[in-house]
Amino acid sequence: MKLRDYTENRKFTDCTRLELFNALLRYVADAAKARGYNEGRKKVYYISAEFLIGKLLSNNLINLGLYGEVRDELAAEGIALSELEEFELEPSLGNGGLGRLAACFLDSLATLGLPADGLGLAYHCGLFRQSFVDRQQTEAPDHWLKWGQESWMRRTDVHYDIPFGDFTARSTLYEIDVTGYQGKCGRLRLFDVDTADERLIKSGIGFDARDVARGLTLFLYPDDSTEQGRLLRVYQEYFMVANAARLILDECVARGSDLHDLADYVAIQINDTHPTLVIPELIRLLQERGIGEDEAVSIVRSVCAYTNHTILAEALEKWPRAYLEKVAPQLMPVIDRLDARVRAKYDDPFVQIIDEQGNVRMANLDIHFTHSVNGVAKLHTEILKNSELAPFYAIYPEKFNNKTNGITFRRWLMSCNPALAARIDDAIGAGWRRDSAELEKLLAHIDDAALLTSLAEIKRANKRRFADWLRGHQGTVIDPDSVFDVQSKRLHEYKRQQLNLLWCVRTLLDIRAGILPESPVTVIFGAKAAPAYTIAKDIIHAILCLSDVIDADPAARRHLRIAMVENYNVSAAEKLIPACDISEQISLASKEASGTGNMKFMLNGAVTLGTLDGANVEIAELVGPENIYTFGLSSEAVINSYARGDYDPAAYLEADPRLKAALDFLVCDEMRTMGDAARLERLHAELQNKDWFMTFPDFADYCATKARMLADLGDEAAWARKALVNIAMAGYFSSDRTIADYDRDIWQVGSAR
Ligand code: NBG
Repeated sequence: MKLRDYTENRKFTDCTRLELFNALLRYVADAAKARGYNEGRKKVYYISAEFLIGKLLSNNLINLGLYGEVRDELAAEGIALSELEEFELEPSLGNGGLGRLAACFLDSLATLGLPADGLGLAYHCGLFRQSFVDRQQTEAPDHWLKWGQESWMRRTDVHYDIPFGDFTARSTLYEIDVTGYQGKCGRLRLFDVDTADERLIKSGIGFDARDVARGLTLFLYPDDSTEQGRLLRVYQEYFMVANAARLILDECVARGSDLHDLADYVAIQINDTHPTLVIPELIRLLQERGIGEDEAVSIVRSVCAYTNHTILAEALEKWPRAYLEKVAPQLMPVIDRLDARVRAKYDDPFVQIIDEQGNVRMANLDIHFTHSVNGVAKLHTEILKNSELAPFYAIYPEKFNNKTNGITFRRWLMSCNPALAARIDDAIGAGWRRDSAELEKLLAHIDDAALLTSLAEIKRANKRRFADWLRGHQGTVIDPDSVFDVQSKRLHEYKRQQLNLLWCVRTLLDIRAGILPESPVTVIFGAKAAPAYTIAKDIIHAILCLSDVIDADPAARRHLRIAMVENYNVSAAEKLIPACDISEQISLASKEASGTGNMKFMLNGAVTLGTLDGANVEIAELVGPENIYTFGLSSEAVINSYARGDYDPAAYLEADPRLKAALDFLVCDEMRTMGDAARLERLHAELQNKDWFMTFPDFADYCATKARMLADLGDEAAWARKALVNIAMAGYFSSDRTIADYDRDIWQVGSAR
């Protein structure tokens, strides 16, 4: 079959874009189907609240080996494949790194031939679509399923009746095929509730969260600043895992399990705490099917494993028992008995399932009742073991293990940066495409002047391409000849976009005082703030105001510009990452579990400016000190400082007048005329009085390190060498390696085939 067969033999130029896109989608979907699924007795079910899969067209074409053929077939009639790529809407099923990691994992699971499905929810409007109005983030529903456009998502006839305390919800299962690179497929399987109704949405993303039947699957992470919103999250979580548990048991039985031997048929990965209730739900269902409680507990423990993705206390969910009694009353007795089991063995209040206030702690359920607890980077796992979860580590040292995150090189190099991928092929052959460790062969070419020149040229071309895209996307004009200094990730105080912001202010003040940066810089931000996270939205506001203050100053804007990408998502990342010179990974040490953007940037030849946090530590070990710029407090110093509780922002402001000037600029008249005084003042006060994520202690070192970096950028050949080393050493961060590690240590699905 050819694409032509899907347009009823009409010329492509006679088709509308919609017809052509639909034809292409059907063609690719059929090609994927023809590959078949990875199958075996034992299967991985990766349960996650988020799957940030991105657009699928070009990725599937690459994985199916059809990219060149389709591109040429279309080009022969004057149609650019990229036009159709732009036409596709990006699925809105995730938020940040957690969801993108899940998507990379599905790609690698399929590629490695492991039988595996992702299980989650089919959110109608996903997270939200971000736009900037009056220099503030506003949120609108992200209708990623558009009328008329074929979707990768198919409806199945799998349904379950999910019993909530107050009503029974009927579900439908939808599926999206996940193509493996040169291999068979896996699946992303998403449940929706049949009664969902988008008309419930009122203004923006507001809706009546009390109407659970209609509102259940409208949005990912409904606003949890209200009790109704928090309850709805529990409804969502139970709905997700109740469906998942039924599907898993049905399928294992169909594959031959008698349930006693469930561990031979399934490995369940609990991605962060959102799917935790699968534990008591499975125990309950096994008991319903005649298995005794002791055995049910031990079966569930042997099939389930838990990944922790954060040490921020607020993200370790705990739900009041009253919520669980309302949402899933049948679960509470199971949870109470699990709690009793723990109490019978351990006195430490820290490790109990139910705390003194009657909250059920999800992570504690996970740690006691799964067989594996993993962190997502070496440092993160050490912090879990030695500080955050130390009492658990004392009980279960054998459960704790590390699985440093990874990214799929199909999307994050082959698809998003084809020129670089092709140039790598020229230098070392195409073996790296299957075995990422082969990228290290590039090190032998460190003095290859022609290669270094082409790296610089490819970067320049990518910067031009990004600048063009940004102009089309939102009308923002940036200079592709300036340094692209990029910080793109969720907006969160611990990630410290505010540190970068203060650097921008200081640099503006320097320029006005006649001290110019070594080269013109464009600081590019991409970030969404959770709708109820006020300070995060204040930071976005301050960035957007400052950007306009600089634009209004012709002398300053020759040296410094700030651009913030509207509605940053996977598609924007695919354009931005290949264009980046400086990769900002500046979280407060100890707070970023891993980061995966850091890996994508290095793979595309950017050099990291970062703290020794998360996977930055491993990047630094791999590339060596000449090829990364690190600064700031160590994680140990930060942890100790929190323990002492003696951090005093005022001391830093007193000691560093330039820091003080930068901070105060946030509320100066120029900024106030641009923006909302209340927002700016709140941010100013927050930093001045609290600065919970210790921006100030790292400020001077950050500025000095960035200045050094900008100076080094002037030597193009030396810089290209750094880029080359970063690309060469990125092989370790392939999600194929990560998934092979999970399988070897936790799932043992490959060996069961
Ligand atoms: C995020 C961490 C990142 C990490 C990803 C994937 C959550 C809760 N955690 O550091 O902040 O890279 O998970 O593991 O989104």
